[in-house]
Order: sequence, then C-alpha cells, then structure tokens
Amino acid sequence: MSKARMVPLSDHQELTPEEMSEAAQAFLDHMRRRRTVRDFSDRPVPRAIIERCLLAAGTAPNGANRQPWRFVAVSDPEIKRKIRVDAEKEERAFYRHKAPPEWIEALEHLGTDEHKPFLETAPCLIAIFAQRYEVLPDGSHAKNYYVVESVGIAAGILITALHHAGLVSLTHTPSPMNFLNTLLDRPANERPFLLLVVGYPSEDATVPAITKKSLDAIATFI
Ligand code: IYR
Repeated sequence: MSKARMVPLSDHQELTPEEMSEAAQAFLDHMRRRRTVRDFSDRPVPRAIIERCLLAAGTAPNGANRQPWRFVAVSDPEIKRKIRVDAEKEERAFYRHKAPPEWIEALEHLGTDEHKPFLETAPCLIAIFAQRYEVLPDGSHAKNYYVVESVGIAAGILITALHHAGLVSLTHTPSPMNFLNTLLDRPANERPFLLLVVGYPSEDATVPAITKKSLDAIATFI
C-alpha cells in the first residue's frame, strides 16, 4: 500500500478567461516595476512584513518536500558591519584580480564596484542558506534533493513577495560567502546561497538603464 496520504485539492481558484487575462497582465505590469536596487535608505522595515515574506518563500515547491533552506534575517548593526567588512574583502579581491577581464567588462553597464555600503545602510539583510543534507537526531545524515533548484525557487518567491509588499531588494553574492557561516553561526550542512539586501530605496536612488529580453528572445512555442 502507498504511504502517501492524500487530501482534496480544495484551495485552487479557477478564474474566468477575462479574469485570467487581467490577472496575468496585472502581474506582468507589477513585476516590470521590480528593480534591483543598490541605493538604500536606513528606514527600518517592520519585522512582521519580513516574516510574512519568508513564510511565502517557504511555500516554494522543492525536492521531496525537505524544504532545504534556512533564512537568517539580520538587523543588528554590528553583525551587518562585520558582514560588510568580510564581503568587501572578497569583492576587492574579485574586482582587483580574481575576476577575468571579460567578467569585469560584462558588469560595467551595471556600475558595480567593490564598495558595498548598503550592507550597513539597509535595515535588513537576509542570508539564504541551502541545506545540502539534514542531520538526524542520531547524528546521521539524510541527503536532500534538487537543493539548488529548490532554494533558487524559494529565493525567487522571496524577492517577489518583498516587491509585492512594497520593499526593494538586491541579490548580492560575494564569492566565496563562507564567512556567513562563521558570522551567523550556521552549521556545516548549510551553504550560503545568496545574501538578499532588503529595505526602502534612498530618496535619490538610481538604477542602471537596462532592458529585458523580448518574448521571442526568451521563449519558443512548438
Ligand atoms: N558579486 C560582485 C560582482 C557582481 C557579479 C554579477 I554576475 C552581477 O550581476 C553583479 C555584481 C558584486 O556584487 O559587485
């Protein structure tokens, strides 16, 4: 006999064709207003909003429903300062000698550099960790599945949820990021996946003048 315990799909909401069209267009318009922001205000964000956005991220589809993620929301100024110090150390190495010239060139239109003041200015940093395996109560390890895919989907939902709540974010990936395990006291089964910088934009925030690919360029219908 199957071990699966099934329940009716009771929460699905079907829309009429008109409602569907309106909903899809409204969501597209909404997502087109999302921008990755690097100029943050120091205005605090309510913890309850971050909590709801994290719960939304936790609904992500994932391998074997192991939910192989851990989110560490940092608002403590001293920990943010330490994260900035360690991230800027990695970024200096990246921009000055580690990154190949074509990578530096590919980033030029974004205006990024080794200075990451937003890691201290922004009110909230969310470090996302991927749990490569679970540690069971007896100390043995249980493998997780499709970890990168699962955590990537959860991160996408988190970014969308934050935007939906009227906040802005920046996906920041200093490389390597293992200093986050030390600073945030995370165990060896957790690998830093990305550092999401969250808050409100500063009043004079600017963003790079970039465009997104057309439907033809990203999709094929056969
Ligand atoms: N992590 C560096 C470099 C960087 C890399 C990519 I790919 C970007 O899209 C943007 C930046 C930094 O944060 O500056």
